[in-house]
Amino acid sequence: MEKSDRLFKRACELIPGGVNSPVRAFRAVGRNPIFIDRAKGSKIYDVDGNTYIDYVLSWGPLILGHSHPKVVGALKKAIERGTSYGAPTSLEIELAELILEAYPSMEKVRMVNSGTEATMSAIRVARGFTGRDKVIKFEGCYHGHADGLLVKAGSGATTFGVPDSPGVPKSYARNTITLPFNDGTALKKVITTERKNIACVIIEPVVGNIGCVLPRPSFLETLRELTEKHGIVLIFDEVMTGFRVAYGGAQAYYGIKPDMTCLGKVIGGGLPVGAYGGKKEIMSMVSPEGPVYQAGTLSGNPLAMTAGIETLKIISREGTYEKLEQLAGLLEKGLTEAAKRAGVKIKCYRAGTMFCTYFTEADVVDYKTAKTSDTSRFSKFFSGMLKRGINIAPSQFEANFLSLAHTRRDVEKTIKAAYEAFKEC
Ligand code: KE4
Repeated sequence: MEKSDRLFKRACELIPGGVNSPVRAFRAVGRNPIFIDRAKGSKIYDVDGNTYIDYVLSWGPLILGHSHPKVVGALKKAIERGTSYGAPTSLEIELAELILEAYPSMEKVRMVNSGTEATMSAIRVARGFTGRDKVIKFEGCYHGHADGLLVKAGSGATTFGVPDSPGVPKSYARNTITLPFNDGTALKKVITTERKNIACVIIEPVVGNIGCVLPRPSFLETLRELTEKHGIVLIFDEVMTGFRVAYGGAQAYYGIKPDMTCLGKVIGGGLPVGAYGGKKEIMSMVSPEGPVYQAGTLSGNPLAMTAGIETLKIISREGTYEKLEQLAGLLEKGLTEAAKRAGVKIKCYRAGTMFCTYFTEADVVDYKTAKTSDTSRFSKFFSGMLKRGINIAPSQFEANFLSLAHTRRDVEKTIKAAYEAFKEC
């Protein structure tokens, strides 16, 4: 591991924590991160010449696997025509059409450069549309790092146990109400008392930022009914679930129609793209059509649009999600059996091709129950997998992903490694 360690040491002198996003620092698993040299298909290769089957896939975007030839080819052509013009192009129309076709609840969509920008902007629009200030989010859900959303957030904020980040003024946090995920009673109570002040509810319909926590079907239905009844904008943050749990996202998977949707990750095919959209009457609030301001120098740039378009064109093909579902089912079954054979009690949850194994016997239904997982066992498991050439998310409170480039052989190898790693922990 010496090259990675040397690079990490140097990186720490220049970049906070040596990384440009906290979860990459491997702090939750108590070791230095691996530095990546290149990636292809289902594999990534670190600077010390080690090969890994990759289940992080850049935290979700690479549903085709790394450096898909069609995406690389299209980008090579696009780059010859310039990288960004700061002016509209037909590519933005093409990606918007693909997205709106896949998400009938969205009548208009605005491209941005990250999931954070998407959720931050969607909330501003919901506040502008309703004239109300308060936002409901759920414990453990992570919607990016906009100030008002870093309250009992998931992902790195949970991993490092600082759900309420310093630097967020009390006045911001006061407008954010956090409730337990899957708790219809608490939801009903707060909406009934606060209904006049609540602009929107934002939710990860499947929570990928405390691992992988599935909604109780009644919970999403209750949420939709209550928000509908009180004119509260329901925002589905599908940055992770979009084009992941199904081509039409969790809203198709569970049959719930939100008022607004945030997307990211897959729609950029590995380049920086976020998007938010929804009903025409809400999106007509967005500048320059309406008074709610939001902008971005590189929003909708031709390279990112090209990568997104190529990716969606490929995954929209017949049979894609059946193929992904089959392989993901095999992996889930294999991991569960491997743990059993090794005598380790785990809980494995999956929605489409996002999944997570918890080291707990509790049913994981929310932030509290996710936190019952034995994170020290998790970090031993992580290291056991890494040394056997399997790269899973370096935190118990993150989801793992599968791609179209993963093969049965990859899955068999992963299950075998998991059995050995489970035995070690
Ligand atoms: P970005 O700003 O990182 O593009 O998206 C923020 C975001 C919004 N909503 C959901 C549901 C998300 O999962 C994310 C980002 N996910 C994390 C992984 N848990 C990105 C990885 C990272 O922070 O490095």
